[in-house]
Amino acid sequence: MAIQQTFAIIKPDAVASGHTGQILGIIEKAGFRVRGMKMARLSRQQAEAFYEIHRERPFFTGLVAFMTEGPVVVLVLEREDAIKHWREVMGATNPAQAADGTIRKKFAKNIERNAVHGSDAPETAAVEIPFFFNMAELL
Ligand code: IDP
Ligand code: MG
Repeated sequence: MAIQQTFAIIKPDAVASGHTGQILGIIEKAGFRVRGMKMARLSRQQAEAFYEIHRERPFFTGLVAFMTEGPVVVLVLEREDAIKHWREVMGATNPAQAADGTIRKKFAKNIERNAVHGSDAPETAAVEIPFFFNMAELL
């Protein structure tokens, strides 16, 4: 597997709870290089566009409210097989099903307030990275 980039978010629950530093430590220990990183406060329009694929799901309105409630940290992470590896480090969407040692097992409160986001496929990462970062911000 070649070097690959993925897109990650430290979500509002984790930033507000003071878990940003611990999550960045986990990211570095897991062998990712941080290529882009900044804080952002998503507008409703941005959150709706980012999660457009989930628009018809019953949790969409709640998800948009959650993702706009406070600042997030958006990241571009790079390593071998980054997309799959970051999904493994994050753990399952529902923390009740997340494996021991994963970020969601440690920090997620429930299936909605689940601490982190990660791209689920190369095509998704290719859309999500430029949604938040321009070329000059990727170092
Ligand atoms: P993922 O973040 O693990 O890729 P997705 O199915 O893409 O999970 O869902 C996007 C986000 O929507 C989740 O991370 C979570 O915050 C929220 N979400 C997913 N399923 C539910 C649900 O059943 N109830 C409430 N929120 C949900
Ligand atoms: Mg997803």
